[in-house]
Amino acid sequence: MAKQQVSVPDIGGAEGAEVIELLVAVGDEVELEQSLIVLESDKASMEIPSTAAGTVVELLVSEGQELSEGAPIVVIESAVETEQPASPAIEEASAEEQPEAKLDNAAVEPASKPVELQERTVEVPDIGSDDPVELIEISVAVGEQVAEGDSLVALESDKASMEVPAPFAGEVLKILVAEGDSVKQGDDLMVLRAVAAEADATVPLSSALTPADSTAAPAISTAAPALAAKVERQLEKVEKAIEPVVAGQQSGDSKSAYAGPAVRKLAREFGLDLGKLSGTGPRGRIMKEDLHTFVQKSLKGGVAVAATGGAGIPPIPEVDFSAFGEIENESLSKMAKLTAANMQRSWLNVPHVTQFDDADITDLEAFRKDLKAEADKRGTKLTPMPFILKACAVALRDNPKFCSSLSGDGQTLIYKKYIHIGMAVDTPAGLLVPVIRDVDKKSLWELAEEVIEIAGKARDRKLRPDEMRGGCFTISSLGGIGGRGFTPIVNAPEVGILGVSKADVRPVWNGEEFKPRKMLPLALSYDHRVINGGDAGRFLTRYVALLSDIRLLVL
Ligand code: CAO
Repeated sequence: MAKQQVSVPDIGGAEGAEVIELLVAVGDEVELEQSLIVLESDKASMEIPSTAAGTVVELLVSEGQELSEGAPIVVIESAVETEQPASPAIEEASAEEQPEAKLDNAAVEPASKPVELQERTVEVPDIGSDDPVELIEISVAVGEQVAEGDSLVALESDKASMEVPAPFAGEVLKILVAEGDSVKQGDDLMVLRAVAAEADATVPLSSALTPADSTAAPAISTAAPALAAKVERQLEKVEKAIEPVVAGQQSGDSKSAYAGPAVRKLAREFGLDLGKLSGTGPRGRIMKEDLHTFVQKSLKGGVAVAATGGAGIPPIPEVDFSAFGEIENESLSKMAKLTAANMQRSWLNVPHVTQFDDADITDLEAFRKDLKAEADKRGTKLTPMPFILKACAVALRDNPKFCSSLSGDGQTLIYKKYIHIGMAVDTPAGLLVPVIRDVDKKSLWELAEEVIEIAGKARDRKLRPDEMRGGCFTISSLGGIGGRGFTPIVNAPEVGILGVSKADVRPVWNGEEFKPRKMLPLALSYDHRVINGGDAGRFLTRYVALLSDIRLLVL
């Protein structure tokens, strides 16, 4: 038994890359080149492969820690020494043995002759177009051993994405590109140290190598036994990882999913468990498109996507605004956070449609003016709101679907036989929606007083919880503030909300001439699962008629 410490290899000069995922725990059996941790710098994320096989006996890092080249990661206890030349275990081993020979002995039969190492530059192969394409993913890290056919990078054009496979097996020495680069056929991608073998065990170089390379090093072995064994091991490892996914099972294990660092990063951003995805890339590798397809399908099918929240919706990226100028942070009040959550919940759950119309309130306004003296005598104020409420109660009575709610399972429509209307009130602390009960049974004067009373209570934060419950429908009036129209969000589980904007005098054609009329802009948003366009059209037309001729209110 020998203990080996695995350290961070050359990570392309990235200082202080953050450990974003631990892929192993103490006691785990790891194989050579199995990923141990995922590091993320500001430019890329990379999996750090093990340089030893055995049991993890010590984990020397934790998530969130920042590491640079040479930092120790784990200690592995191995029964058999591995090929890491610099590791203490190898140094302690027999001085006569060469590292390559040791690997060969441990793995399969020894190669007939020691293998020779050659450096090769891998270029962008023929991608079927001379146009540049975006390099969307680097799938390997410096120091990583790759087998022939392993994906090195992924490219994406307007039409497709494709992986560039390793044209031969070897070690990644240098990466010459970065994610987001624009590349075209013939551009250098990376330098690999390939293993060349005897002439009788050779195959031609892949077409991804340049003719110059081909002449200088005419052949790369895929038949060298040690290398073949290594490729075999890698394939087994990959197959083991993707097996449950390919079989259509949900492994639920993101870590064992076969995906590159960029895809893992994206999955984390989406809050997705990669173990639930099937990959369409070579050998079942999960590609970015697979993530996109999965999220799209899940949204359509209403499947709960994310174990970690977000419902599969990509988060809005965090921006350091202080980089652009002075900023000030203000913590949100509990009410503001609650309002935000309610709005988002309704917006995401309810398919909204908004329908617009204008009511001619010229006569209503004249009547309201006539009542001003009476209002003063009563010590109250008659704004358009009591009329808006009263007309709404009649329209709700005549269109009972707007006074309904869909049951939680979506199987039943629950009609409410009472008419309680919520009224959005703008307060310094945030938006509140107190509910006026039995609007249909109250007079304009009663409504006028109640509007003043509950709006005042809302602004003074004196509303009781039961005064904000039980609404069938909501009215949001911005008439006193201004604006020509807005699309209100349904206050679910209610199915409709009426947005009222500022009335103004406009020329209206009466069939013979233009006349100045006071027009009130209205916007009716509704839950399209319950209300169809015809229902909404009937409701709004009736409502407009009621406000335009308030005599109808008493019928
Ligand atoms: N068009 C033109 N003028 C209007 C109007 C309209 N649609 N509605 C009200 N007005 C006038 C009123 O007559 C009053 O004028 P005077 O002071 O000259 O009499 C003035 O605007 C102020 O009215 P008000 O807004 O105080 O009273 P209200 O009864 O119309 O509304 C309330 C009460 C509580 C609904 C309102 O104060 C309020 O808070 N509105 C905001 C609701 C809101 O934030 N909605 C958005 C929700 S979604 O984010």
